Amino acid sequence: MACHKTQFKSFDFSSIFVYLCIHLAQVLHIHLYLMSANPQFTSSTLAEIDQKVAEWLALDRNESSRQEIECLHKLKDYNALSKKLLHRISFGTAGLRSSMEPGFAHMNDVTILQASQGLIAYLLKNVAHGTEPSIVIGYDHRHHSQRFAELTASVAVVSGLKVYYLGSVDRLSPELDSLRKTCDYTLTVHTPMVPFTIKHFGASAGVMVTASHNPAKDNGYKVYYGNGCQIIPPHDVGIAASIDSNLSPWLDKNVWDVTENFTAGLESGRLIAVHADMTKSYVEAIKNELIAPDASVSFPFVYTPMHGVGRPVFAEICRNFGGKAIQFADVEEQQEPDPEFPSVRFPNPEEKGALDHAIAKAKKIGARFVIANDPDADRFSAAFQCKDSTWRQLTGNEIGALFASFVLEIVRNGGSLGSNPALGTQALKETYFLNSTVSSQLMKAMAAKEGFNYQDTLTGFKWIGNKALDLKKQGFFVPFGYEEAIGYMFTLVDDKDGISAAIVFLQLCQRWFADGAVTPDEKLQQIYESYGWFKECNGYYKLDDVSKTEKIFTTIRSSFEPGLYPQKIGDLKVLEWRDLTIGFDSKTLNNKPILPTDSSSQMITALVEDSESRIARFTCRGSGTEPKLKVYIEGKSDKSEADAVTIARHCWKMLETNWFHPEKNGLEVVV
Ligand SMILES: *[C@@H]1O[C@H](CO)[C@@H](O)[C@H](O)[C@H]1NC(C)=O
Ligand SMILES: *[C@@H]1O[C@H](CO)[C@@H](O)[C@H](O)[C@H]1NC(C)=O
Ligand SMILES: CC(=O)N[C@H]1CO[C@H](CO)[C@@H](O)[C@@H]1O
Repeated sequence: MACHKTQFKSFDFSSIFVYLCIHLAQVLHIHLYLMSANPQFTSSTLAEIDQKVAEWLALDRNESSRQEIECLHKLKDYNALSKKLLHRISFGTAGLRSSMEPGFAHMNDVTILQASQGLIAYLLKNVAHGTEPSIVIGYDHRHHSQRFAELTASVAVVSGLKVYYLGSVDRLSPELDSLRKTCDYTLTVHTPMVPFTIKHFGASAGVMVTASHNPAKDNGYKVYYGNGCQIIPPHDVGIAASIDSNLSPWLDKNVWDVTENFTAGLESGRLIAVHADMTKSYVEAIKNELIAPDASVSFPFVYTPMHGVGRPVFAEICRNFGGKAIQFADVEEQQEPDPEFPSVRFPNPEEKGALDHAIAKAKKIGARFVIANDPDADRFSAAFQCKDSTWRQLTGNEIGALFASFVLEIVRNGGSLGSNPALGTQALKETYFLNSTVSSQLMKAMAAKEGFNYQDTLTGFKWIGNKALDLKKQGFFVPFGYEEAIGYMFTLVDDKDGISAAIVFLQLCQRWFADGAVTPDEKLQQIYESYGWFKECNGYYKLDDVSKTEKIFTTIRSSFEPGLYPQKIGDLKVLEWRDLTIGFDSKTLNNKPILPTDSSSQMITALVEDSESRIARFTCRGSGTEPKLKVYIEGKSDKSEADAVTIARHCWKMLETNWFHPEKNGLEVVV
């Protein structure tokens, strides 16, 4: 075996000697040297890592990743090995997400094969009797996305599932086709296409290979259930358990023979290429449900897919927008899919600077609007030119407020967003708008004043989507839902969809802003004047250790009697208190919250008031995926924006000094 030179920097003569000694020691089952060289590990952990290395090498068929693990093992880099191998990548409601590296902790052929076996075994057990089990598979343009989709399809085909495949069946991934240097990007899809296709075929489940807006080194495996929503409990736990009991590759079924199984699947009709048909259906559905028959877009604007997959489908819709073609300007350096995301620091429209290129382009061509999707086009952002010529990007809640107001205007007038009148002529009282619990309270105020219904859900689109389904089953119309993290849901799928959002946003701009008399800021002011000012002060604390979150929340809870809640936080009076970790809600009769309790994640929400009757609502929660303690605050005032800002900032300060003590707890503050 040849280890890479640079990995062997320290492999000098003396370490060869040490190496021989280790072998001797290993023979004698003594891990003494290893323990002194890796003092952080006990001998049983070292033995466990050795075991994991052996397990890995028995499974991995990729020469280069095998070598990487073998080299680390030769170099006795137990620190690196423990990170790669000890803790298996966990499967949750968001599926899998990690960097693409060898090892059980990461995204690679082995872990994708294992996850797919687990998922498919679970589906075979749980699909209703008498229905043919089937799965939709799509992928974005990231490195290895196509390969991971092919592996998933191979497992599905050998298991007898019908596969609705949104990717390419003749130009296979570079991993399978040695003549290809790069991925073929023509048949990538934006994430909402997977739930859309599930609904279309009534499939049992779907997988989308994407890491959304994560850095280039990451990938992910997002799972949808047969209802077209991201999985929620108990399926997450069920699938995770099924993965654990299906870790060995199904060699009797030749799961690794991807090319052969692909071909066989195509021939037998078990694997069906649906990209072209589904794109057509999606574009048609947008036209029916979201584009008014007389729609037009008369103002110039810039669109960026942020190096991702959104552009082809967006461009296709623009070719026939209310009966005519509409023009948009591209951001040349970002318009094609590029898995390296070269022109942005983070491929996330929420990050500072992500829209700089797009705004520069807009200035150049004299456009006043920029719209953007994140790389897998399930989310949406926008920026506009203010009257003083400066540019401002709208926040997630501001875009939510504009959408809510626009949809309300249409529904109130008995209209429908699209050309199909069957979709949305319900009365307001039969209409629900949804938002996640950390999003703005503006819709609540709107709902109260205008007489429609709103419902909040737990953070995350899996909850919003499932709630939308429930309400629709009860006969309600759910034209809109959103969460502040720039996710917007309209009617095509029960999930966020950045393309739907772009299409509705363009019509909203056409109605309100095309002539330049009113800008989005001014429109927002009008909305606030009707419903009150809601100003956010969101931020987070970075932790050096994830376990600190629980400690901090436990300290907060120990400052008052169990079953009660604090009267004050600093000088703020507590009006309402909800703790979804332990399951307490001061607003309900039995003090049980309506939203589900989850003891494994920390989350407290409260409504507080200052001495001048200004109100703030905050939610503090641990991040599910990162070492962050997130704080969402919204100040509300019926008088002025300044008042809403004051109370929101004051609330941040009170939480910081009374609860989080960043200095004492070693937290880094990021506002
Ligand atoms: C998978 O590929 C192997 C190897 O070519 C083949 O023997 C097997 O029949 C294929 N499985 C299916 C279901 O097509
Ligand atoms: C093997 O793994 C490396 C990454 O470790 C990857 O770049 C390469 O494409 C893989 N090769 C095949 C044939 O899957
Ligand atoms: C629907 C809406 O606009 N806002 C709701 C979002 O969630 C919060 C938190 O529960 C509700 O209080 C809001 O009314």
